[in-house]
Amino acid sequence: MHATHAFPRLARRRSALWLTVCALVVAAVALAAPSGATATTPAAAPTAAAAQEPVTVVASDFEDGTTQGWSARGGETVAASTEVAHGGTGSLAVTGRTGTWQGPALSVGDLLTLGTSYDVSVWVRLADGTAGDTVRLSAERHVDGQASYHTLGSAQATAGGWVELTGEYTPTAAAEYVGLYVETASVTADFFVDDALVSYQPDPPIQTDIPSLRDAVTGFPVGAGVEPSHLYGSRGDLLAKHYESLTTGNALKWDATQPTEGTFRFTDADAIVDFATEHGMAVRGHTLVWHNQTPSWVFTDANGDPMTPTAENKALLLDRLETHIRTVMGEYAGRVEVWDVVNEVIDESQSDGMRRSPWFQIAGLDYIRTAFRVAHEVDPDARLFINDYNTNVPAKRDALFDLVSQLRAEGVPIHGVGHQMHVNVEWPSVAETETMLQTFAPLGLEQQITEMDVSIYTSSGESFPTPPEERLRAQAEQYRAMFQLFDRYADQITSVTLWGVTDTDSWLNGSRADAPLLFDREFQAKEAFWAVVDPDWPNGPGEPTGDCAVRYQVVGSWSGGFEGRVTVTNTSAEPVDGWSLRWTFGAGQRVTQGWNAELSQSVDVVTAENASWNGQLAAGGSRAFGFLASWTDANPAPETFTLNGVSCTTA
Ligand code: 9MR
Repeated sequence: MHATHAFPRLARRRSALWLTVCALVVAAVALAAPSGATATTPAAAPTAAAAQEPVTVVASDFEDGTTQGWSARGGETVAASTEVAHGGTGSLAVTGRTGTWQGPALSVGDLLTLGTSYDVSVWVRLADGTAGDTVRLSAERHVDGQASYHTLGSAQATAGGWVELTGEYTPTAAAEYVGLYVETASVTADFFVDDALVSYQPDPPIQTDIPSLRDAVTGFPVGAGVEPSHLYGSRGDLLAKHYESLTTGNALKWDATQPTEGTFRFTDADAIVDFATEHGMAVRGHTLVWHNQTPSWVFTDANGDPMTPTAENKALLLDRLETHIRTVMGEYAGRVEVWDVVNEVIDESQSDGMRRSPWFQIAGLDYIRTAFRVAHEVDPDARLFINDYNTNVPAKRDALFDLVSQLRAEGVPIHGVGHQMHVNVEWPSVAETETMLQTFAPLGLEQQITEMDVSIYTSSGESFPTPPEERLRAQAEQYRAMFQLFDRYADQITSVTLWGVTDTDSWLNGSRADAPLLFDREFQAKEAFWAVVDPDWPNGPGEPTGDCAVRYQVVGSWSGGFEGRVTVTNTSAEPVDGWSLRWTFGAGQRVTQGWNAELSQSVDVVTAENASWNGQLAAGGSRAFGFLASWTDANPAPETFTLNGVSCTTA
């Protein structure tokens, strides 16, 4: 819109500097210690690639007349062959098979790093004269003596032709054995394999010389919702540097912990809790009771049919609930200090405000009462939360408030309300979010922000191949405004958790890519990060404001409305050609009209752009404009103003 900006975009300049620094670090790391150089493969030394190039950990070409570490899974014969080859003159022949599962296997457990995503590929050829068949590439894992099998890729093979099998494998927990193998679906004919490759794309290194969230945000601990695969590599480095609390993303949900009745699994949750303990972090346990990710056996009656609301089924369901909570919470008593005991129980469209989940339909409010009572018995020191989304929306907020008030009055041990805060760059307003916090304040409970992310999308129809810069800026402003609000309520807010680590990990990536978190896909701090940690944002750290000065006056005020006058002065030595002044209203004020500038407002953020006749702002010169706006309870002056993206001093 404006041809030139005399005011430098300092924040962007800083990003360019970071990129340069990172490029140098990457180069240095690549020279000093090539990634993957310590891994060995049975066939050949791994390819020590430059950073960001894929690193190969297995390359089996069978050109040396050996099996290069591949062996039979059981009974068949696996041998080097020169009968046929995909590349070169050698391959691996598999003969003497009597079962479809028989095929060549390679032990790779020692070559793989937990949390790394490996690309796996191999070429397969069925012996001449064989009927076509599906061939499969799979991984076999042994954990605690139990084998599990995962198909990584499959393809239709015809006799005499080579077909490539490809797949992806990410080890997320320690195993006694991990093997890759090839098998067929139906035939037991001989086959050949060749040119097996296992490689990974190394993570870019994290920025180590930027502030830590944990140091910069002092009002409350900042946490992240994580999966076991996030604990390694650069994600693990980001967690260790920045976060003070971890929430189990999926690892403590019912389907993960008790997939079948009486069989409990803690492998994934153990990985997260152990990491948190090692790094001195708190843990939020998410979640004991939910309508999603709960196996169907939980709601199956004694005859194996879906439960109907009878007294007998209610007793059975509450009994299962009690066993589940006693076992899962008991496992982590003393180590997980906050639990989302129940999750998303509100449906504000119901007359009683309660979600019609199977829990509610069979047990009414007693499932919530039982869950909190049992949780409190298991770990009396744990703080017990009721967690929900859209708690800023008045109808939902009020339904949740009514429920919590009622249950607290009954003596149900609810200690806190969790606001998920899955929001976007425009919604909700700071004022609505503040009302949300104020609503629950009289209950005297803790409040936590439990799953925050700020989507770059404002409607379902949008889709951006890469996040537009203005959305990333708006996102930074939303994060900053929300964190400033949380800071004002730091006496009640006992933690703020973001739902993921980098933009790659977000649950919001589906049919369109989103970018809702503080770190980008390259593990680098985004504008939003600086907006949260840097008091001088959008200027650089420590860089003074003052290339512009703003005078903001309320020149007239009446019930519901006021008139504002703003004077902006260019205090730099350079003229400005085209200006855009921005501020955020903190109490829901809304501009209704303006003069001597073009004013627009998006939720709380007001943008005033020069009119066609006053875009020139000489060095030392000033421009003034006015506006009318509405207000309700209070009308505080905005705290910060930016001119063409750079903070101004206020007079
Ligand atoms: O982040 C979770 C994602 O990996 C799961 O696929 C999804 C399944 O329901 O649950 C996500 O987390 C949800 C959380 O448990 C409760 N609030 C909404 C979150 C986003 O869906």
